[in-house]
Amino acid sequence: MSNYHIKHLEEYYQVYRKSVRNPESFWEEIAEEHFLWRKKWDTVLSWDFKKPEVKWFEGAKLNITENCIDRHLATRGDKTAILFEPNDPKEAAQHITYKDLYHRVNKFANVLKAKGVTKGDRVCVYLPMIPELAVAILACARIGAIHSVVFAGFSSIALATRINDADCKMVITSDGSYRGAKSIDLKGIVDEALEDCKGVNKVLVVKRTKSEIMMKAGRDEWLQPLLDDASDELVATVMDAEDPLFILYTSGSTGMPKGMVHSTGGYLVYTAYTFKNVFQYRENDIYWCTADIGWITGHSYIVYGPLANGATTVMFEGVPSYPDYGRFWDIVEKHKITQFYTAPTAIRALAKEGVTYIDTHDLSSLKVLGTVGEPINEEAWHWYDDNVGKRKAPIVDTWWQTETGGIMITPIPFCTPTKPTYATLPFIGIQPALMDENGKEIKGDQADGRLCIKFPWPSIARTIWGNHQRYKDTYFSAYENMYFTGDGALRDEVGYYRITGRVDDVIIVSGHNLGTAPIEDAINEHPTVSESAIVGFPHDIKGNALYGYVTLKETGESRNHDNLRKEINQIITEQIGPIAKLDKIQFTNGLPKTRSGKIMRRILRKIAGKDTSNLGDTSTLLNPECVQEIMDNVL
Ligand code: 6R9
Repeated sequence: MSNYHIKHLEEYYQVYRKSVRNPESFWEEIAEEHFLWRKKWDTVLSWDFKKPEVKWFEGAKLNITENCIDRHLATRGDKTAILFEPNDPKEAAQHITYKDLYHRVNKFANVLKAKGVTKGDRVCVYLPMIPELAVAILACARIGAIHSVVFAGFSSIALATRINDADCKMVITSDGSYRGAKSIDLKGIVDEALEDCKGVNKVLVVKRTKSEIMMKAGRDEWLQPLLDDASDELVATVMDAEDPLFILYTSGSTGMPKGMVHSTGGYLVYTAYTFKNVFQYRENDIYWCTADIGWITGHSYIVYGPLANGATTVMFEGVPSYPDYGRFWDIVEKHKITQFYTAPTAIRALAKEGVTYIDTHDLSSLKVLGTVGEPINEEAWHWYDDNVGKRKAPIVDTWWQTETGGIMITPIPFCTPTKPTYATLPFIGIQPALMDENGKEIKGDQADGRLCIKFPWPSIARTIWGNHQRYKDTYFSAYENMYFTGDGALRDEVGYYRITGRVDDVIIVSGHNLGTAPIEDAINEHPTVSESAIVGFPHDIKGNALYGYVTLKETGESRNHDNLRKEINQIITEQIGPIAKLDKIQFTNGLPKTRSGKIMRRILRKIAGKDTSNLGDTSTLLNPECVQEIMDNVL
């Protein structure tokens, strides 16, 4: 038990040292004491970053839902597992107990089975933040099907791409979804997507908004009547520790999104252990993570991590601004939230509204505050600390990625002294390294480099679905024997890390990773566009907003630029989703390129950010003359 709940800084250092000196025995002890295995492993860890291949707890057998549900029934059967807070504050919250969850997951899993879903099949889940989303993924896990959740704000084209890439045979969706005062026709988006997805033969539809929708005979079925007829008992399928649990897509710096594949055993162990420590979770806490389950944060820290600890986890359907900007605080007060985990973009949006909404609410239940998704700026950090936590609730600035499965660099509350904008220390078992541009590790403190991880941890993604070569190229080729994160970081004099942002072509807008390539591809589909380049520029609320530089084809005609801007954003909305819309579009005669034809985004980024005092080395540019023109016309 001793290593499972770390309570002070000295203990952190002790446990940390133990975890890196002998990772195998450390993780074996955690795995043995705190989880339910049908059969123990033959080997704790085997790995080779050159191939790359990582295996944890090989030979072990388990089902993750037995760990997240069944084993709590005896002691926590009547405890709330999922506390659902609907979009409309007038609609009653739902308390789903562990016993209810057990029956609901079994029923859903029986329906999936009856519809022909078997172990290893891929099921796409395209649902809003309603309890069925959590139940659906657990039902997949119960029978060994691999879930692929697609965020229900993505467009039909983005959805179709993901369905086809994973070769899903079923889609689970709803008639519609609520977002504040709006409702969205989710089923319509699915119908459009499925015109291009020949492999899908079944669509299960949850009734939520009760809007009129098309039901395609033979393909589409309402879920509820099927659940009503299904048994609420089902023996979980026994899985290997290394069997895939889910696929989750993340943007890359080129083309197709990457379907990150997570395993069963290692993912369970790491998400549960991090959840317990990073949030200092105690039995009667009410924990709320505001993320969407469509992102990794929701997978690991709304569903699997909390449920593996028998926690009460809140699922919120709505948005922070509806019915007004006090909604989050309303929920904190109403449910006496103890841990609150959100994103810097939400903090900035709420901070902009001042403290009037906060002052009318009792936030005294809060013990720990968390942030994730992008670097948090100093102002937002202090606003959160002063007004939400009243300087009594430590802020855990948690750095991690879809690829890492769980939190990697973070303070441990009440142990690690926090420092604004610093994610602070590596979590237990995590061995970071900062690398210079020549591929050498920068040792010592006060370093600035590219963040890599030297040694595998249990929840590292095992591959990219259907493209192991890309997995190798993206994460294991930049530095020998290292996992490369794509982020830059600083390390201070006490060894604290500060993540400075992406060093590749991914831009984080409101906490969402957007690859530049797919957006540029979308823009280039406009018939008058010749070329484009996207960069991020600082934005008060979103963190970064998108700035597009677009060159037009020579047609001799003059074009209305405002109309073109609208049309370009329309294409982006259709292909990727409204998240990826550009805030500014500048039309230009040329884009700065290197002799090898690579667009020099570094320069475009500086111009968009109005930081042109030092553009750096432009000597390798093929067409330096376009830089002045771009600077003269910057928006
Ligand atoms: C969990 C998640 C991953 C990227 C990551 C980094 C950025 C996440 C951060 C942070 C600074 C933090 N990021 N947390 N940057 N401080 N606390 O967000 O996963 O959507 O895959 O994004 O987000 O750039 O590389 P994902």
